Amino acid sequence: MLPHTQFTTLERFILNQERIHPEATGELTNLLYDIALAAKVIAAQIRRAGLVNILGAAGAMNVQDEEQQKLDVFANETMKDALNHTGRVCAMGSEEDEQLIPIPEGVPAGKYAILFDPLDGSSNIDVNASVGTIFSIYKRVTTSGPGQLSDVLQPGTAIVAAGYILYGSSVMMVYSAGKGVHGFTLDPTIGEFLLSHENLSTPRTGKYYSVNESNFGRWSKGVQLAVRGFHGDDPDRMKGKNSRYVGALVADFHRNLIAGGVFMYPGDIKNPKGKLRLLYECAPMAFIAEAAGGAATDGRRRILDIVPTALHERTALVIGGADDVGYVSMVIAESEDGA
Ligand code: P6P
Repeated sequence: MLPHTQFTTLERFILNQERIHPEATGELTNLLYDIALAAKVIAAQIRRAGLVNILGAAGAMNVQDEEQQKLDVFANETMKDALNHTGRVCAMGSEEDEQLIPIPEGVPAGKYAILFDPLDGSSNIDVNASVGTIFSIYKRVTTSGPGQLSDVLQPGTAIVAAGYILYGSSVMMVYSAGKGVHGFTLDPTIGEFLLSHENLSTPRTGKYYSVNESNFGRWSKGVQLAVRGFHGDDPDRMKGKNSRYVGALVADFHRNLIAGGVFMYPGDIKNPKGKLRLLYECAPMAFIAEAAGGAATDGRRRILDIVPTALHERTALVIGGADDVGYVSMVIAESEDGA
């Protein structure tokens, strides 16, 4: 096993992991390198965004009927360019593309299928607040030829690796291949992701709760009671928490992962399945949360057990410390029992 030098690069760490887990193949390792390269390119562009007038909408609308920001488009193209010619991927799905993204003609279809939200929280772009990239990697289920929708419509329990890049006060890549959650911070002076958070685990209950309270009036009674519990109205069962909400899932999730806490995007009267997307937002983050000892549900069901039926399907999300997530499920169930 390669010794940990003073600085452990992402590459060195993954090579060490490969030695610990002989079943790991070099292809998954290389796929993570490909993502790390894309992340460096996106990070560089985000850092310069204010300078090269890349801010502001690109004019196109994405599948979410949201005006695409130029950086959204750039991040999406960067992720596709980094992945589609490698022969490691059979198909890709992106928040920014309505259909499954095929591999270019003449490129061999690899054994992995990858999903990503290239720039999560893009509404934060023009105000210089944190944004992120989220990815999840599956083994293809079709046996050969171009990837099919069935290769990406898999439950989160089938994820082989997932992670995110947080473009915040520093740029971090956090991933898990099922053996722990590991964080790497980009050293821009050398252009390398260096190991900074090995074997991350999240507290069972934390000091923060993150939810968009402007939707309070549209939530179910159970969700309202759970959030009131986080306000401190249920002191025998839940200690009051501090509210923190950045408006970017990656940033809110990462703070709670490190410091302890729970993030919620519940369904409501207007959007019964909530706003967040199962395949490229909630499932990868749930994979990370569980690998760090946390939990993720839709308020009732484990996120990773949900079998997707459509590329852009939504789900409600409660994610973070195991006890905090369990509290929400308990209060929702009590409310329904009492209904
Ligand atoms: P709201 C960003 O648009 C996003 O998809 C997530 O990153 C974020 O957590 C959520 O939506 C914020 O949504 O409705 O609170 O602005």
